[in-house]
This record gives sequence, C-alpha cells and structure tokens, in this order.
Amino acid sequence: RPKEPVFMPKGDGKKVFSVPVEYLNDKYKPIGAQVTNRFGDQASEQIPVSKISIPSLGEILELARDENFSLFIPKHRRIAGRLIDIFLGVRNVQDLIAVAVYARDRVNPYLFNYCLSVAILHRSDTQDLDVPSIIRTFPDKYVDSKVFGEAREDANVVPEGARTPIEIPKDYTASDLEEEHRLAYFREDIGLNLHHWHWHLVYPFEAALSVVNKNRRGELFYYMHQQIIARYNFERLCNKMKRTERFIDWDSPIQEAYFPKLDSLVSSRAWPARVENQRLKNLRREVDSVIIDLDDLKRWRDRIFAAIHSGSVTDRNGRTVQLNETEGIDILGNMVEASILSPNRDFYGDLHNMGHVFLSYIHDPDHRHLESFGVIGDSATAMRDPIFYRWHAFIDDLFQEFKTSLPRYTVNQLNNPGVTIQGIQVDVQGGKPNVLPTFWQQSDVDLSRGMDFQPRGAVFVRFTHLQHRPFTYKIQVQSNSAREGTCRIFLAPKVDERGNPWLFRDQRLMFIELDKFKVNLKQGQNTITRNSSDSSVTIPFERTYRDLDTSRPQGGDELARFNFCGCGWPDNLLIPKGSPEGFSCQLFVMISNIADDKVDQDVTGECNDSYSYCGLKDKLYPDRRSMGYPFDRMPRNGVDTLQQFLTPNMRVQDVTVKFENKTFKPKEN
Ligand code: CUO
Repeated sequence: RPKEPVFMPKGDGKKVFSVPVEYLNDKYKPIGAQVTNRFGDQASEQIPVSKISIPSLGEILELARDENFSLFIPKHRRIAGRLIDIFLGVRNVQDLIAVAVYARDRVNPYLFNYCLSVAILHRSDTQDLDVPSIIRTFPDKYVDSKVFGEAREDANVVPEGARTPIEIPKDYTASDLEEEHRLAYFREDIGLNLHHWHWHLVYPFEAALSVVNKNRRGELFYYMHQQIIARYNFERLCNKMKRTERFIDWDSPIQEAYFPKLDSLVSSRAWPARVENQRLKNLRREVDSVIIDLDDLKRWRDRIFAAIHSGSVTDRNGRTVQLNETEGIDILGNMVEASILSPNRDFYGDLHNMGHVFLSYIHDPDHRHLESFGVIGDSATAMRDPIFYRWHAFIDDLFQEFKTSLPRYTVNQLNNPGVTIQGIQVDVQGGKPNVLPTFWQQSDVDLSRGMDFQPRGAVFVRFTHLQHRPFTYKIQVQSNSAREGTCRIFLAPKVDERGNPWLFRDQRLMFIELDKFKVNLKQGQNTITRNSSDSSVTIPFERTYRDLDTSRPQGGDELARFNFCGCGWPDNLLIPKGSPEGFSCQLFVMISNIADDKVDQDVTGECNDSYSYCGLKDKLYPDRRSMGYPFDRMPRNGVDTLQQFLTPNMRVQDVTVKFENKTFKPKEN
C-alpha cells in the first residue's frame, strides 16, 4: 500500500510498517501523508499491515501512555491480562501484527512491550520471532540516567565510528558511607535484573490459564527466589556483612534507604527514592485502584501460617486440600505469590505481590505527591533495592516453615548404593587448584535502540560487573556397576558471619546451586569433567546481552531460542565475589540415584541449558526430586553438621574464592 502512511519501527531504519489510515491515532490522521514522506523515503522495505476489525481496547487505555506500569498492581495486571488475551486470540501472525501496530501508538509502552512479549512467547505461530530484550527497548530501567543526556549529545554531535563508549561508574547509586552499598555490584547487575524480568515474563501469575499453568511453577517461584536469597546472603558474607534480615515487623521503620538514579524515558520522571526509616502505611491510591490496609496483608500472612501449621488449605469451594510432601510446596508457592493458580485467592490473598506494592508506595501511600511506585514495584528493577531481599527473606521463611514440617530425608533417599565419590578438584587454567579467582570486568552495551529522536547509529555505554575465570570440575567416582546418575553441585560459605562452623540446619539454606547434569558411570573408576560454562543455572554472557551486541548475527535459530532462553542466571555471577584474602567455601557434589530423579521426556532441542531456575520450555521440570534437594529439608536425627549429613555418594571439597581488585577492559580479558 504505497499511498498509505508509514510508521518507522523504532531503531531499525530499513523496514517500515505500511499502516492503514484507519489505524492512525486521531492526532496523526489529518497529517497522514506527511508521515509517509517523513519516513517512507528512508525505507528499503515496507511491511504490509492488514486491515482487520480491531477488538475494543476499552479499559486497557485507562493506563496513560506516560505512566509507569507494574504487574504487581492488580489493575495493571488485569488490563495486561486483557491485552495478552487479545494478542493471543487473533488468528494468525498477520492479524497479530495488525492489532499490535494499532495498539502500539495508543497503549502504554511498558504495558504494550510486556503483553506483546508474553504473547510472542506463548503463541505457537511466533516461536521463531525475536522479542527485543527489554534493555534494548527500555534501557532507562537498567542504567544510570545520567548517561542518556551524554548519549544523546554523542549521537547528535559525534559521527558514528568516532564515538567512544560512555562510561558508567561502578559506584553511582551511593557512597561507601552506606554499608549496604557494598552489595550494589550484585543488586544492580544488569544481567541479574534481566534474568529476573525474564523469569517473570516466562512465568506470569495472571493471564489465561494456559499461559500461567506451567509444570511446578509455584514450586519454581519458591526455589528460584530461595536461591536469590541464598546467593545474596553468600555475597553479604563475602563482604563481611551478616545475612539479610527478614522484613517481618511491618510497623517498624525500614532502615535501608535506596536512591535508584534511574529516570523513566516514558514518563520523563525520576524513579522515586526511599529515604531511611520509612514506615509502611495503608494505601489509598484511587488512581491505581489500590485501596488496601496493612491489616489485610497481616490477615493473609496469618491465614497462610495457619494453613502451613494445619498441613492443609481450604480451596475456594470450601474443600480441604492437603499440603503433601510432593505437591504441597507448589500449591503454597502459587498461594503466596499469589498466582491465579492459588487455591483460594479471596481467603489467602495476594501476599507477596502486594508486599511489593506496599513497599513501592511507601513514599506516597495516598498519592498526595502524585508520585509513582519505586523500583521494587517492577520486576525489571526490583532487585536493585535492598528491601527486595528483606521482603523475599520473609517470603522464603514462610516456605521454610512449611519445608520444616515435612519428613526428613532418610539415608535411603539420599544414598546411591554402589556409588562413591572419592575426590573433587576445581581447576582454573594457569591457577592453583581449588582457588577460584574473581575480578571486575567491563562490557559495552549499545543503547541507541531505546532512544527516540536521534540520528541513527550505535551509542555504547561501558559498565563494570563482577566476573570470574572459567573453571573445570574434576570428580573421581567409583561405581560398582554401569549406571546413570544425576550430579548435583552446590557451594556454601564454610563458616558463618562470626567465623563459627555451621549447623547443618542453617548451612543448608546457604547452599547455592552451581550445576546439575546427568552422568553415565561405567563400572569401576570414573573421572567426570565438567566446565563451569556448561552450568544448568546460567546462560552465557553473550545470551544475557545477546541483542545488545550488534556485531552478532541477528537471525536464525539463535534468535528463535532467545525469548525463553533469556531466562537464566547471568554467568558473570555464577560464583560470589569472594574476598581479597580468599573466602573459604565448601563445594558439595552428589551423585543421586537416577531412579528417583528421572523424568521421562525428550529434553533435546531448544534452550535446555538453564533449567535449574527457569525450567524447560513447554516441558516438565526435568528433575523429579523436590527443588533444592538434598538441602530443602531439615536433616535426619543425629545430623548436626554437613559432614554428618554425607552419604558415600556425596563429598565436600574446600575451595577458596579470591577476589582481585582489578578491572579488565572489554576484549582485554
Ligand atoms: Cu520475583 Cu518478588 O517475585 O519479585
């Protein structure tokens, strides 16, 4: 349709949508022809957009285009659910393009991006489509707002090719006067926040049942966030700080402050900060339809504790559902989060999500200052704030209360008769055995796609993040027969914050999963060799940042896998920072009995390399054991220490994580 107006998709410069006049916003209808001339000349290809009868957007338009969007706010979730349904409901990709093009210029951009991403992830006919990474679309959620002014200036003044990356200082949100700032490198890590955003994109808690109802999603909500807390506490100990304190006294002032230094490019406002000693208050925010008392939150908490202690929940039809050993944690995960799979959302409420909302409005609970929510109100930014970890430490404690009530693993459930681990060694090329070096690494990302109204061309920013040398596990195993097994590798600090040896009941919560993979043992002596880069927890650095790197091919199979595969712990944070003097850790390796691990399904194919925290796309969770096994339960009687816990198929090796305060430039490393 060459005569019709054309809109340029942001950033590309080569392809334009040929948009029917009827789809144009009223503002642009009268000047349709000028819009054509403005962009049409530069287009090398026009993508036709079909004229279909567009479903009414109704309530979806109630969120203005320049407001912020949060999945945790019930009204926002509801309208997101409606837009996702529209995107999922259209018959084919042509119609999806049509309705997306129509919505693009009317709907709130954050809402639009989220809903289209969820739809593309879940439609069978869009499995080979690329969802641009959120950092490409909304870099404002990930980097210091200061760089955008500079980036704009560079893009306008400095010719492409002559631009040098704009450096984001490693410490830009606080100074060392603030003790919590020692953890900023972790909380503000871009890959970490991208992982969290992706996880919630893959596991939405409110949408069509077919989208939400994934295998063991409630349990995975518990486990992935439990591991976040374990990893955060590990980092805290490395930095000579004690474990994060559960946020349980909701009437007391919150000591931790946080000033995010982020500006929203959509709302042209700064993300609100939280000064120290703020208290939660009842929320009276008509504008967001958030009218809720702190007492509501407390009632939900008490009902959930009562359910845990009674071992059963009451579903919405008044029936009793047991919280048993296998599915109990999954039910509880959905109930606490809460997802639409909660057995009874009216009664058990929406505890975890509304906790995010209460905390995110602490600075303006009744909207008198016309302020939006803080970073903890958005899954893309929540992990930046220290209060996120305190809230999730409370949430995790609820789950642990339940786990404590479960039968302990017997020796039979832990042992793998005939399999003995005889030795473990970790090697780093050119380094000492069992010493893992960490350091600072700089990387460049291109922000130009997320910035409007500027000449084209890449504008790179350079940021600094934690990194470690790749390493290799070498595990000596004796087996009395040829067999399969599951190798499970975890790491924990060797001593607690006072330097005392751990009780197993406490240390078990500190174990972070490093890897999990199937092994084929032959009869006799075996040496298992495994590279850290193959971890089932992480995705490679290149994938975390994949579509930031414009030099890489942007097509084919790699793209198709990106969406789901964008979920995964960032490889650069696989192991904690350690300390300059060398931080003592215990590496735990277990080879469990495959008979109780195995899930019969075909796991070949897409994106099967970060399943520990993210599951497998359209498949069952590929490990039948409870997530976190063997550390998810209290120990059997008589076991007080890790050594006492061990059966012959387990072994512990002391390792040291040694941080070198050196910064490597990109490519130098
Ligand atoms: Cu991931 Cu609270 O669930 O942020």
